[in-house]
Amino acid sequence: MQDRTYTADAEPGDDVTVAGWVHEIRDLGGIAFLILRDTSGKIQIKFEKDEMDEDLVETGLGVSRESVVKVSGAVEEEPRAPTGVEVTPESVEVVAPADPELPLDPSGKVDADLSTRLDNRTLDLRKDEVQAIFEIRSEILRAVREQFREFRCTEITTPKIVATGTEGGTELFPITYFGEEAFMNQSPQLFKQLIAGSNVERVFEIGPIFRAEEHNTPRHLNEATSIDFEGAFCDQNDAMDVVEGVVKAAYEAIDENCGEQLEALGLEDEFEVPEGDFPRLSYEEAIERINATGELDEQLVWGDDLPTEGEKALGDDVGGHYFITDWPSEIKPFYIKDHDDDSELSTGFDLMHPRMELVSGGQREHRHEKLIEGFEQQGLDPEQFEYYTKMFKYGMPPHAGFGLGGERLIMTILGLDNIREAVLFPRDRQRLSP
Ligand code: ATP
Ligand code: AMO
Repeated sequence: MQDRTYTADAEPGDDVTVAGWVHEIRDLGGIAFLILRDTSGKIQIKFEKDEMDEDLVETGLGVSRESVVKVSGAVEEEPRAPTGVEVTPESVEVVAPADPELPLDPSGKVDADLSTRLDNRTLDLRKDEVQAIFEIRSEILRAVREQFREFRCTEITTPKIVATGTEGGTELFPITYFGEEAFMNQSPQLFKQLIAGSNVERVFEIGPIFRAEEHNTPRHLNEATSIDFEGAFCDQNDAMDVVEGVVKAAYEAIDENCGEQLEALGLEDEFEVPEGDFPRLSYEEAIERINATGELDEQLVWGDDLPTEGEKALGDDVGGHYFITDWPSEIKPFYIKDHDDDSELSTGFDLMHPRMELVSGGQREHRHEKLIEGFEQQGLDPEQFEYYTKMFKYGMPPHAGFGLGGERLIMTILGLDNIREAVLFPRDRQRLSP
């Protein structure tokens, strides 16, 4: 529709054709208004019943809510109109009528539960506050990409159909690949390391990861978006600097470019860009601080993974983003390097938001022999991973990286209660379509 004007661009004095959805019809008797909504905003269409062509009035006011209409007419200033201008129509065309029985109310006057909303995403996204989440998601991805480019990283994409898992065998989705067993990839881990070991050196990927998580929680998806980084000649501290830069870039971009969306979400006063460096606590300090809060029934001891209540207690105590570093080697995966002077202590780290874990990362084991030992210690067959391990024989530099959960980033920035709100079409145990 080349002759179509966005409602936000309609200026007094223009003759325009606007097209969009019927948001509302307000009939005041002799005068009635159709509020037309498009992606840019809303505009009032005025019908003066006694002065206008009868068919035109009938078409304009007889149309059901959420139908698609095209209206041509003159734009005039009108201080009483919601946007300060209105269109006096010369023609009204119903492009696509909507069934008057809507499965959910896009005006938001009637609440719908999340499941109904996800089943009817097209209608759900007609709400300003829902559209705002996905505009912000798009802005976050743009800012993250730009920040990685500033860090001299090359964007890569790696296979999602793979022969082996890396993040623990229980969470794999098996598929059949020309008669052979294959899996949906849980993480680009091994591929990004193989590329960091080439001349490309610094890479990032934003792509789907698949995890057959058993539990249905507000912060797990079975298909999530992972924001991955891997850099040659980096150690865990460099990787933490990169992730801190990327997370802050996301907040700053929203602050600069998403005022309207924050307002739609009612967050304009609450939203804050995190200030200062994210504190880096060792695992040992973390368990001491959790124990000191007295929030757990049982005290944590060295080697325990941090329970969710422990993470919450520590999050409240710290009050902002923080890293947990120097995890026990035995609870980190085979590809994480141990400290040179203490094989019990790994270079693995997590970035935490007070509400939940956002990131795992660390320096990688780049020495071939040690890598093979690590596989064996974790009960994995190194031969299955030969495509990966052999490249560690041909000049593999020290390297480090991380994986950042994209939806968890969005969810924590916007204070969403459920991770599904941050995905257009989430995949969970109950949800395989749409
Ligand atoms: P009736 O006599 O049946 O109320 P009417 O044609 O006389 O209808 P008005 O008295 O002109 O209607 O307006 C009705 C209401 O609509 C008033 O509250 C008025 O402020 C408001 N109104 C009129 N014109 C506009 C406009 N262009 N934009 C927004 N509100 C308007
Ligand atoms: P990890 O398994 O900790 O590490 O995943 C990294 C981050 O991805 C997010 N995430 C998820 N988000 C939603 N639903 C899920 N089911 C889900 N699983 C993970 C989390 C998590 O912190 N290869 C390593 C990363 C690395 O070392 O580079 C890895 O995958 O935010």
